[in-house]
Amino acid sequence: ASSFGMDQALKQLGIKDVNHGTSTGNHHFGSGEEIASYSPVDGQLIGKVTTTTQADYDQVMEKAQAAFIEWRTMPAPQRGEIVRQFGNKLRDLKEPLGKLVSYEMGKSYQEGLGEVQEMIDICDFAVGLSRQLNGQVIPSERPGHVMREQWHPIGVVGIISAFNFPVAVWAWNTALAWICGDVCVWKGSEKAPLCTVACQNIIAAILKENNLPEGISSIINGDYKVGEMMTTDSRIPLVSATGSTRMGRIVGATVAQRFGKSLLELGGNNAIIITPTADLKVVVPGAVFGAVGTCGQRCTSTRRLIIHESVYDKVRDAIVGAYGQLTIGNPLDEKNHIGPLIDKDSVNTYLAAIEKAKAEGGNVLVDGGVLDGEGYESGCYVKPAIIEAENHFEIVQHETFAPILYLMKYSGDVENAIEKQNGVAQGLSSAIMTNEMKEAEKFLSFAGSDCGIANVNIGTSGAEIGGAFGGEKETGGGRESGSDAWKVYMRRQTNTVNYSDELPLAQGIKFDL
Ligand code: UN1
Repeated sequence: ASSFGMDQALKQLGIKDVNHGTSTGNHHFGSGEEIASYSPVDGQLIGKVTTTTQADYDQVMEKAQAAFIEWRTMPAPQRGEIVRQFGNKLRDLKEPLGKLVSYEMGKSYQEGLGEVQEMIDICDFAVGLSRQLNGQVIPSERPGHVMREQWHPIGVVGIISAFNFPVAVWAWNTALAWICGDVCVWKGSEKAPLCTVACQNIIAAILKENNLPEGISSIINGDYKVGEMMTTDSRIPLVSATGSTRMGRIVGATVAQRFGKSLLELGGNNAIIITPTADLKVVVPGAVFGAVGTCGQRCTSTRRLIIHESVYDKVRDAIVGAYGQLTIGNPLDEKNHIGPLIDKDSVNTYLAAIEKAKAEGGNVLVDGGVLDGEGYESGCYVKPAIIEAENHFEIVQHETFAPILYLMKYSGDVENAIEKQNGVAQGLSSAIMTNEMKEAEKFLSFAGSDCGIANVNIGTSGAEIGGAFGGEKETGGGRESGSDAWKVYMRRQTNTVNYSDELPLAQGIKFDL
């Protein structure tokens, strides 16, 4: 961990006891068993954290509920001021936090920095929004009456996030929830617990400097059982959960059982349609970054290329050629494009997926495999693979969180490609590469892509925070980040006020006494 300035970064983020194996973050998580965080970069122990017990959780919830009562009375633009300070602190700590993200979960340092930039961007967005939580005035059908709609804070928001975006997903939720007047309890990924500690340290310091209750932001730690404490808890009106479709199906059902709201960001199976007029200069970097960025572990990663038969050979050769230039290794070393997968379980899932694709009749163009030798001691570095496959293969229908790209052909009109693109259970991100206006507009129309994100001449990953982020079908239907996603963090209230001396009833109903 001493290389690439990691020790210094951990110090700046207030993470102590590194490599000493003693209760890092103890104070934050509770009195449960200890779990260790090993880096997939070099297999080294980064630190240990304790998990949250039910008793710890109840304490966290008491503090959160008390903090909510205070926080919601603060005018929204003043809450925005706190988020502004948080964004500034993130600017100061962008490099160490980006480094920790890279070291603890394995994405390239550039992408680690990009993730922190997303946090900064959502803070800026939220600060402006803190003066725009506008309701509406609605014309009443009755004389001397006025109707309006207001947005009120919803309460304690539970956040469950995944290892692949161990800091940004939290910020997309919290920055909005905080300006809305909510307080947050966060279960970060147990695979990247020090990222969670680092984030909490940053916001806790700001709350303290401003004499605000620490319960505005709390963290809990552990596996799905700790998540269950929140999903079954009716003190939490909204649970925002990012992760697998399997997880989301359970979270959604559990929260719905008690009439809570859930915001689900689940798996994707994202495709790029490559048409005859597509520009290779755009196609190649778009597809390759989409497929191998974050080692194929983004929910927006490109999994499928649907290529018109007339340009198939040319596109295939260009993509295969580009894969030959990829360098795999320590993600903190900026000359590498690709770091490791998160852990060995994930490596096994990746290997099994390649075998399955072969067994179903896939034709391997660029073979995968696990790297060994110097620099690859963690056992988590794998080669990105390209496989020619059919859309209906079971493995193609399934999201594998790894750098495996499936190539397939379409013939005839763009409708045939759109049918393939939509022919999966997931509905997160999608893209078309074309210079034909009619094809692009068809793809974006009601009869086009069925995904929450549909792009033209850019890839499937790397969404900006200004748009609503999320998808349809098994992706879960939630939207977070930009546009009007803030509304899910608030409760809507419809008001009718009578300023006349009469009481006319709606719908003209007569009720004479
Ligand atoms: C995720 O993979 O969980 O569009 C989110 C992107 C990022 C977000 C990905 N802005 O790739």
